[in-house]
Amino acid sequence: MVGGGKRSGTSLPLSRDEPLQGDIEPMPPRRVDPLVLADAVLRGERTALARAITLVESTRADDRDAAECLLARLLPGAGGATRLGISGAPGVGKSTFIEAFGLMLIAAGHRVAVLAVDPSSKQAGGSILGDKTRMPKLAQAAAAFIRPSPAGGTLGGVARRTGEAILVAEAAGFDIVIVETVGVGQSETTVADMVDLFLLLIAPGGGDELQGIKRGIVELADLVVVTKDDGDLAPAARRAVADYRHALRLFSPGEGGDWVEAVSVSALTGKGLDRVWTIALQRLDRARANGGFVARRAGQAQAALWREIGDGLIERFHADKGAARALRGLEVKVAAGKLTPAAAARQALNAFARE
Ligand SMILES: Nc1nc2c(ncn2[C@@H]2O[C@H](COP(=O)(O)OP(=O)(O)OP(=O)(O)O)[C@@H](O)[C@H]2O)c(=O)[nH]1
Ligand SMILES: [Mg+2]
Repeated sequence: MVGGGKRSGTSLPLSRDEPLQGDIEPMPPRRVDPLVLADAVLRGERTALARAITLVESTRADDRDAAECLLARLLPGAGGATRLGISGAPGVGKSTFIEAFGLMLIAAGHRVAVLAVDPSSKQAGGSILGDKTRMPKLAQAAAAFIRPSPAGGTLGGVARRTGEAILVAEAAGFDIVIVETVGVGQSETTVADMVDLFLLLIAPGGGDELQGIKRGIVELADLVVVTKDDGDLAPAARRAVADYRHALRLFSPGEGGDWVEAVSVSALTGKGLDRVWTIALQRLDRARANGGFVARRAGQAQAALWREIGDGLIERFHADKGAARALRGLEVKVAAGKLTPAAAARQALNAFARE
């Protein structure tokens, strides 16, 4: 007997705990047991990796429980990768750079995961979908994994769960994880706060040399990479490197005593790509030796803890009926200038705490 939700005459009563055999819906893919999924991730299965990232990025409350169960299982196998952040203005050449750089790393025996977060697209798709097609060779490579992520639930424009997606990729055996984001809003800050080394990509010419310095994001960079050092753009690229080298000397060296360096690359000819990797390795080696590496990761984990607490509190606040009731009137008063925002916030928070 099929359909109508009716079960055949000899079936067991519905109150029994065991699963109903024969007439249950096939389990939807997202309802997979998180521990089974975790083991598949640890075996390096790509579909499991993709599914696990989807699970940690899910905003559903019941998925969060499963995601935490999954992450608890994966955590001992995570943390081993070199985490690189790559940011830069739209069109600077991020995707093209990552394709060429990633292929170079794979040729050297690495396994490379790319998590591309696009804060300018509100959902999966947008220019992000184009990213796989702009890294066609890397997308095909068995030792690479490219994951465009929606920026839903954004944290300064970066997907809130990108930090967890990094852990999942590491547990799946990727020893280099690249987080790519378009440099708009707060996205660079958030990415810089998740990686071991942050590369700021700058386009040559266009009269906007020192654009990164003007925007105050160079302080976040561990390495400034001027792109498109080839053909007609080569002279402008070299000028930009010289300008940045000069300007970067005005900043004090970072905690490890490292000055921020500027180099130029061409993703088309491959020029400078190995130099970027050499500098990256040197800096990471020094950071490991002087304790900076461990301190940076520990600081990042603590900052993430506080971000999660902040986000969680705000979510709870919005879901709170007492606070919502209090807030309705308060917002009107604040907008009309009859109450200061601080006083209104205090009243709303008091209403929240009482609930
Ligand atoms: N000459 C030259 N052009 C390049 C190089 N790298 C990228 N380009 C070109 O610059 C344009 C933008 O490259 P993308 O890699 O898509 O840039 P992006 O930063 O990922 O762009 P968004 O994802 O839109 O922010 C494309 O037309 C590329 O062909 C390079 O090394 N040399
Ligand atoms: Mg791109």
